[in-house]
Parts: sequence; C-alpha cells; structure tokens
Amino acid sequence: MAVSGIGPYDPQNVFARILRGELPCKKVYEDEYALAFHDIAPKAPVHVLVIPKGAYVSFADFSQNASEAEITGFTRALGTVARDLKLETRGYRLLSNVGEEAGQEVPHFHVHLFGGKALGAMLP
Ligand code: IU
Repeated sequence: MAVSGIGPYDPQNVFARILRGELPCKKVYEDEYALAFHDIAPKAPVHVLVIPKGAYVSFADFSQNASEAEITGFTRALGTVARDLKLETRGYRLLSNVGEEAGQEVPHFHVHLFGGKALGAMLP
C-alpha cells in the first residue's frame, strides 16, 4: 500500500533529475548505489542528503522493494559519507521523512544527515 500523499514513482522528481545530471548538485559522494549532496537549504552546519540510485519513492518503498545489494550498498554509503565528512567525532543524526504528513516533500527516498554542531535531544 502506498504511503499517504506519495504516489507511484515520478521520474521527473527533482532528485531523479539530479541523478540523471539534468540539475546540478553539490556532490559529496557517489558510488554504484548512492549519491550524496549538500541540502540546498541546510538546517545544520552539515546537512547532506543521501539518496539511492534506484527509483524508490520513500523508505517504505525502498525497504520492501530494493535488492539486498542495494540496501547494503546504500547503508554502507551513508556510513561512509558520515565518516568522510568527519562527523563521527561529535556524532550525527540520520532522518528520513516518509509520506506527506511526515514532511516528505521530494518523492525519491532520501536520508538527511545532520552534523557539525551539538544537536541535542530531538523528539518529533
Ligand atoms: P523532505 O524530507 O522531503 O522534506 O526533504 C527534502 C529536502 O530536499 C529539503 O531539506 C530541501 O531543502 C531539499 N532540497 C534540495 O536539496 N534541493 C532541491 O532542489 C529541493 C529540495 I526542491
């Protein structure tokens, strides 16, 4: 079943266009499974988005439909980006909004990676 407010995959969504090179991004990492780039409106000193190369609308879609290789590759990429950006010393936060009501605006699965400051406790 689809997540609220998020329909079938739209190949014209902004992250799909970034993946195809039709729109620019400030890339920080890329491999076979993932692309990471700076968020256009950063909410922390480091605010990077990590997205899978495959066409998945949300974590709900990705977690059910991606292959084990894609899931492993994407998860490892997330860790690599945090390490490369030297976020492990102070710690960092991962967040993914799933569905419109949860605040998902772009319908291509993405994980926000926040760091570079004391983030404090965060409850929704
Ligand atoms: P959300 O979880 O779907 O709400 O996050 C979308 C993020 O994508 C949000 O933080 C935007 O600032 C960011 N973003 C971007 O980096 N580049 C874009 O062209 C667009 C959104 I549209």
